[in-house]
Amino acid sequence: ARIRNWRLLSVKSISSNTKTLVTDSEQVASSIKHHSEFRPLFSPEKFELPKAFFATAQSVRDALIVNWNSTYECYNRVNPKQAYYLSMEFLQEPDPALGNGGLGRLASCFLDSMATLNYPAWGYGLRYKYGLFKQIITKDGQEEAAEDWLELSNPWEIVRNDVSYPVKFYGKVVFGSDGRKRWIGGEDVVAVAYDVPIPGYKTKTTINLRLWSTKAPSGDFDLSLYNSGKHTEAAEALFNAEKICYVLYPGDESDEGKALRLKQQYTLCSASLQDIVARFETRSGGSVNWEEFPEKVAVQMNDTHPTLCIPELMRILMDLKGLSWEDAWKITQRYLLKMTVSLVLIYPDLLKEKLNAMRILENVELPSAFADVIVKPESKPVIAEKTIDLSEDAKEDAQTDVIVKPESKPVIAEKTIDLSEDAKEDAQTDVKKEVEEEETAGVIAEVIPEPPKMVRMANLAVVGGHAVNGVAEIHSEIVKTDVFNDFVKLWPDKFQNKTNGVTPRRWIRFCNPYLSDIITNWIGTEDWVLNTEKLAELRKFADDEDLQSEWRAAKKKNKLKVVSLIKERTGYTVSPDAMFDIQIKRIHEYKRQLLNILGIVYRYKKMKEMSASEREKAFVPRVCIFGGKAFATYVQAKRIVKFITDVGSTINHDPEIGDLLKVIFVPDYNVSVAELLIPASELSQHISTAGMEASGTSNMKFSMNGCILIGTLDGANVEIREEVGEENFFLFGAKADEIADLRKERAEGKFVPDPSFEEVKQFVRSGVFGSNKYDELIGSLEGNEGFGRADYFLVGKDFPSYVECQEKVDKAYRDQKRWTRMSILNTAGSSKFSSDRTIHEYAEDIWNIKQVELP
Ligand code: B1H
Repeated sequence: ARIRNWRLLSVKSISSNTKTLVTDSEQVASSIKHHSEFRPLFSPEKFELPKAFFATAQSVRDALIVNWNSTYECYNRVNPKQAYYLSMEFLQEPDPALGNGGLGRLASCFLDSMATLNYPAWGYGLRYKYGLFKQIITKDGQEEAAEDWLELSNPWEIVRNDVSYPVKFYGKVVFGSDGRKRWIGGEDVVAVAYDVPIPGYKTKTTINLRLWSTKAPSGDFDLSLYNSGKHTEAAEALFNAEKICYVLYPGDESDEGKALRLKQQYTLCSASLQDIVARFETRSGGSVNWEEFPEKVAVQMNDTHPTLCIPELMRILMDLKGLSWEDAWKITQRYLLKMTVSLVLIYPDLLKEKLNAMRILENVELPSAFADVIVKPESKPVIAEKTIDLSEDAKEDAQTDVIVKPESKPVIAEKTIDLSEDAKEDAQTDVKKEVEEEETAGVIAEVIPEPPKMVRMANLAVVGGHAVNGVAEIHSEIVKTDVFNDFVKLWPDKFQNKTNGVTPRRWIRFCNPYLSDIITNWIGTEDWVLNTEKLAELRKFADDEDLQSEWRAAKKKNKLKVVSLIKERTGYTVSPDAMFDIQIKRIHEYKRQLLNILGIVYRYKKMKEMSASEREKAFVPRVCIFGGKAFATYVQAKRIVKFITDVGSTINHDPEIGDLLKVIFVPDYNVSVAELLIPASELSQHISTAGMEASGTSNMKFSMNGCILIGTLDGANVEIREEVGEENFFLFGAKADEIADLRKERAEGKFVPDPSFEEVKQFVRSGVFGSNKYDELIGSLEGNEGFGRADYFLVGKDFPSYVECQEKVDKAYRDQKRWTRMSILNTAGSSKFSSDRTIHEYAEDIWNIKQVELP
């Protein structure tokens, strides 16, 4: 009842401020009725799901549009500096799963905080026709199916046929009659805006998430071809334009796949920047002063994917607005564009081994004519002064080549070259420091095998951006000391840290109503939803028996929901009295699901060696839950999924083991599943090889929900441990600064594995989990001939300390008072990890924007 009252209250306070909005339940009902009669899924006789949901959602959307309009109208009037958050992914559910994992969910948490804190800020992304694939688990492992999320239409979005921009590809550079060079696009598409209103919590501010969808220009349908019976050819242009926004991260092994990814990234950048520039011009009234542009606009790139913003803004300012190179560059670089480096910065060593898949994905092919002239094979970093030895003539030649080769792909090539020249200027004049001739600093790279030459998107972003931030303290340090070390020497002030955060609205208040009620009762106010510092007040009650028993009861209720979920999704029955031990995240070798499952296998082996009574004394009953999708072409990740499910089938059917150990793989893990699992979790695993997880954000969500973490000193784990207290965090494993030496030792064959590790591998090979011997999987941990790298992720090295740490976990869990205290102290110590804190920091230190309260 309390929750319902609160909901009504908030509706009332909105309605008193607006003209047309619902004022009471009758009007809510009448609005829903209206939508159920006149909107999608028309069927007059029935009011049931999904129709009922759509009608309700649309009536809520109407209310949001009223506030969206007020917000927009206010910003137009006040004309404040506005931030724009560009991201290839936004992950919100139910419905638009336009993302893959942490990167996209972070973007959505940020939108919630920006709106809630009344910051003038928008999100920009792409409206993919298909969301991230649906994962189906069969006896052969993972299978993928298209996620047709728009099948029933999206009740939240508003298609804006009045807001569209041309986006062009290929083409050529020509000299105009004014003597200036301009790029003339070849292939044309139109980007159409779809707006999704994002309401803040307990504020009228409703900001916008603008998603672009692509279509062909209206003239592109060839009617005469169609009439002559060539139906497919007639519609080819339509398909070519639309396919750009079909799926997130299309496979990019093929050249076509690479080109498509580049087109997606360019579409996001080009359409968004044209829109931002147009808004700036509108708000400037009659007198546009481009120098004011950086005072009105801040663009944040989520990772390197939107790096093409840099050359694209240069193009818009120069080719379309007539600015000089110098003025355009000043605007672009000095103030405007900021990048969050949250990419999986995980393969610096592999890069040198030319195996850097992640980076190669992001590289752009340069026209061969360019590559030959501009980037000589022997050339070193483009930003280091002495390595740029191009004569003026050579540059002229390069430009001519582009002009005469319109079939090549110079979308960004020319600007990139100029950028390097400018960076060179900076290197010479601004910062007279020695720059090491490291091969990694150039914008144009020779990613081998060559040709083709590539553009290093991350390097371009650092050169062109005004601020570069990592997403957790340890990660920002690694960015400075390792990944971008050469750039730090040039521009030490560019580099910052902004530790990620998650929204407490979704990740406690909404997903865990039982815990929320307890927190509110004990703190005496619900303000913690907006001011998470208040959570710290729980500390003083950590040993209070009443709080402890309420706390455990809430956890139990959440666990019961998961018992049903598991039954429904996997058929397995698990006990709600066992410890719920959870690892949910994308399946990736560096996240080391393999370490977790081998730990489970080892535990199982030990159990099998004992008598029933010994077993029960030695082990706490556990339900080990996994969830996560493997990228469709990531073979090793798929092997891991298969292995986990195989181990599960053996253990879960072993009558000797019963409720002492269950291994569950929850299929099709997504945000909605996370909302159920996280509140029910008691132990969660964040066990990446140190230095490889940029931040992690589920670690924050778990900790907030009173879950205790087992983890390495990696990403945000480091700060979580600091905040909740080291006695309330289970730490194990090698440290980030030890990894390089350990890998070296490993590669040189000097590493001597612990006997327990040999034992567990041997056990797997003995065939306990079916006929499969998992040669490739286990082999990868040994560096056997034919199986590639020698345990690059150091599973073998960390295995004994992981097993030992898990013994400590069992011991702590037996003492439920101690465990509950640890749990309470996790929630109480999680205040730093609210995305409100993160967004305030971005606003103040990077974007330089101020809050605007709506009248
Ligand atoms: C993160 C990615 C990512 N950063 C490219 N970058 C991808 C990049 O398929 N691709 O092409 C997929 C994903 N993902 C994540 O960002 C980090 O790994 C997390 O540690 C971090 O918490 C999160 C938010 O900053």
